[in-house]
Parts: sequence; C-alpha cells; structure tokens
Amino acid sequence: MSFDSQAWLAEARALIGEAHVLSADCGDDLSAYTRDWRNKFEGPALAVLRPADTGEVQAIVRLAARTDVALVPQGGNTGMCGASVPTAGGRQAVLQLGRLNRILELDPENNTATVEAGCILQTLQEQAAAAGRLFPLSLGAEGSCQIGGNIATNAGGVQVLRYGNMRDLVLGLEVVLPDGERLDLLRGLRKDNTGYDLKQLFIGAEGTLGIITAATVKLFPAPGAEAVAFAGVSSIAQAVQLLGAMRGRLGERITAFEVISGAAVDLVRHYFPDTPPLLEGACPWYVLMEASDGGSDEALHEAMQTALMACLEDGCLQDVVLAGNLAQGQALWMLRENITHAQQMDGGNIKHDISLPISRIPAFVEQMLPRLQQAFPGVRPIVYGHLGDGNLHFNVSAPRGVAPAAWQRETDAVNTLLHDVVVAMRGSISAEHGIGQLKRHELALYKTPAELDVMRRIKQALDPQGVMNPGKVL
Ligand code: FAD
Ligand code: 2HG
Ligand code: ZN
Repeated sequence: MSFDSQAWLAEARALIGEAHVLSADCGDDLSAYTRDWRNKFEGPALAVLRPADTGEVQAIVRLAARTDVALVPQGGNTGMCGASVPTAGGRQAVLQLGRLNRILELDPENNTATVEAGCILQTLQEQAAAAGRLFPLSLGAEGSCQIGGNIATNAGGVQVLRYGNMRDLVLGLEVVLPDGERLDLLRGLRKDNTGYDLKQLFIGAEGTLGIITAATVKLFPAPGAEAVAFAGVSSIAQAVQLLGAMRGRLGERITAFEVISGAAVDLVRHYFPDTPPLLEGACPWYVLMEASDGGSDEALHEAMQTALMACLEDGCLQDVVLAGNLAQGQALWMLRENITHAQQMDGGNIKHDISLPISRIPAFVEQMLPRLQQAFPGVRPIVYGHLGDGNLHFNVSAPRGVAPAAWQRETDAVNTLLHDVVVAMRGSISAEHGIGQLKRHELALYKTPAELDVMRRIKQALDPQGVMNPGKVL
C-alpha cells in the first residue's frame, strides 16, 4: 500500500496539535533535529513530533507502529554517536521529548526526584540544590541535555567516581513500549527484589527498546564544602599513583579525578586565550581533582592542602595549585569543559571513549602513543578523561596540514589500532557515550556471538516490528 505522508502528518497533528508537528513539506527547518551535535550524522525525517505528555507519546507510538513509521527518540541532541538523529533508510520521524519537562515530585526525605524525561539536566540540578539536595550527574552538555537522554545513554560525566553513572542514579522509570503500552516502573525504592529489574533494559539502550517518559532518580545531601585542585604530573603512571594516594588520604571525599594531557591544555589555550595561567612550568600531564563533604570550606581546604603536600613529598605529583575560591575552581573546570569545544573548533578529530582497569591505563597509553605516531606520522593525540573511572577520551586530531575530511577517512584504521588493544586488555570501546551509528559495526566486531545473540533476542522480544530507533546499536 502506498504511503500518504500528508494524511500521516494530518493524523499526527490531530493527536498532538498543529504547532507540535514540524515537517520539511510545510517549510519547517528540521536541521537542528536531523543533524547531530558533531555535524557528523544527518538523516531525513518525515516529521519532528513534540508531544506534551505520556498519553500523547503513546498515541504517536501507536500511530507509528500501525503505519510502519520508525521513531527516533531525541532529547537535547547532544549525544556523541549519532544515535539521536534519523538514518538514511526507511521512513523515520524524530520524537522530541522537550515538552515533557516537568519535575513531578521532589522528596527530600526519600532523597528522590521524579521528573519527566525532557527535563534539562541543569534544571534538575538547580531544583535539587534549592531543596538542599544534590543531583550529582554532571557533564559539559548539562545546560541542554535531558534526563531521558542521560538515561538512554547511561551518561557518565565528572562525578562517577563518587556517585556512579546514570544507571546507579535511577530508581524508577516510566516507559512507552514500541506497541504504545505504558510500562509503569516509577518507584522510588532502594530495595526491590520482585523478579527481573526491567528498568535496567532501557538504561543505556539508546532508545532502541522504548521511550522513557519519566524517571525517579536518587538525590544526595548537598555538600557544604568543595575544594578544587590542579596538579602537574610527569606521566600517566604518576597520575594513577596520585589517584591512589589522594583517595587513600581523603577517601570518598574525592568526587572527581580528571586527567588532561599537556597537548589538550595547549589546544584549549590556543582556542580560548583567556584561559588563566595555571602552574609555573609545563608538565606532560595534569590532573584536575575535586573533593567535597558536609563540613566547612576551611576544614576541607586544609585537609586537601595537607594531602596534596604529602603527595608532593612522596613524589606523586610535580606541582599543584589549590583553588582559593569558587571563581578559581570554576576557571579550572572551564579549562576541562572547553577541551571538547577546542577540538570541535580545531577540525576533524577521531573520538574514542574507552575504559580499562585503572591499573592498566599507564601500559595502554605508553604503548599506544608511539604506535599511533608510527602509523600516522604527525598525528596529534588529545588524551583526557575520567581517570578515576578508568575512562579516557583518547581522541586523535589530524596531523597538521591534513584536511578534516581526509583524516575522517582514516577512522577505521585508527579505531582498529586502538580498540584491538583495548579489547585485548579486557577494556570497553564505549565507556559512557554509547554505540549509536558511530560504533555499530565495531560492536559486531568486538562483542561475542553470545552477547550479540542475547541483545538481538531482547530487541526482537520488545520491538519485533523495528519501530524504535533503527540503525542504532545493533
Ligand atoms: P540525545 O543526544 O538527544 O539522545 C541520545 C540517545 O538517547 C539517543 O539514542 C536517543 O534516541 C536516546 N534518547 C533520548 N531521549 C530519550 C528518551 N526519552 N527515551 C528513550 N531514548 C531517548 N556524555 C557523557 O556520558 N559524559 C560526559 O562527560 C559528556 N560530556 C559532554 C560534553 C559535551 C560538550 C557534549 C556536547 C556532550 C557530552 N556528552 C557526555 C554526551 C551527551 O551529552 C550525553 O550522551 C547525554 O546523556 C545525551 O543526552 P541528550 O538529552 O542530549 O540525548
Ligand atoms: C567529556 O568527558 C565528554 O568531556 C566529551 O565525555 C568527550 O568530546 C569528547 O570526546
Ligand atoms: Zn567524558
């Protein structure tokens, strides 16, 4: 039977309102929804649909299932793997969750918040803070990414070391299944052993199994004191040594431990010349660390200072500066957050988001840097990331003079060089960004047949028609 797109759009408009169905046919510019944040992936959309609530999401999913239109769930469209935009094949519509943005309940006694999926991460952080609580997920895109997207990617960020990734923060979910049924798992319980923990299926599934419409997440007491320090180290091995030493001295108070290569700092300085001076001399590697607790700023600063001085004496760091106030701490974090933007401004880079047991990271880095240089002379590795979680963004910028498009053509060769070693060392090729379109072919290479078979059977059981986010992950 032929497909009548005008009739389909009219039906969608009747379900969620004229103003909330955008289409190229009607002259709407869809590029903000059909192109990913990195400008790497773009696909045509029959429409962009912006439902207002779970009922409207159900109605749209039923329409899509009945008419053989695939749906691409989309939050803030800040994902790194092209999972939130349509692929070229078949009829696809973007289901944008931004209008489901209410905080439904904030329960300080239970230390939970129940929010709709389209709530911006920063809004939840701010509302939690106003209630004297902390929602700890924190990442560079927090001003525009959404809780639903954070859950669907199992986002990580800079506080995983202390609070875990998104999966660790989710207690309950509401999901619209690919046949339009509503699955209510929206409970704020820390203990619940009543059979299979179904919510886990949808966390990190990148929208391939259902649409998350709401979640109940954990909150924590807001820390009274924070301290930020920036240390120079002579090698990645010394950074790992420093991690152990600082955690030994300050324990769970260390909330973030980020490693940054000298090349990454130089790149940020080049594109953001206002970056303040940090340490007197240059070091090959740096560490940005943060500690927090419920005491006073003075006491925490003193504890951090004592720990850092002991580390200096013990040879775990070369030089260090402790931020004296909030503004100095924020400037240090700005340097860290600007690495992604500096790389984007610099042109093509091949991104990696690997994880390894922390103990193996020095051996990995020390063997891969020369191997990369040998294979791709003049290449510029921009390595940084969440060392406290064993997660490195081992990004690789083009040799000077090589055009971005030419460098992108080396992606498979660069990936193979790095990922073969990662997998041989029992690491992961995607620690926090996911698979999407970017790493779909690599998933097939690196997962065992048994793992892939179980994943395919789950997909087939929940989405036999292939309504949800085709061409992603599997
Ligand atoms: P989108 O990009 O819109 O979607 C991502 C995936 O989730 C897609 O598969 C989409 O289909 C699916 N999805 C979205 N909403 C729903 C829903 N309601 N139901 C079902 N599926 C859904 N990531 C990290 O982990 N750590 C970082 O430190 C980090 N830093 C970043 C810094 C910058 C500057 C940028 C641009 C990105 C960064 N990211 C980071 C990546 C990105 O922000 C995260 O992956 C984020 O969780 C994506 O949220 P989003 O709302 O933008 O989702
Ligand atoms: C980060 O840690 C993000 O800053 C983005 O995960 C990493 O841009 C990147 O490669
Ligand atoms: Zn990251």
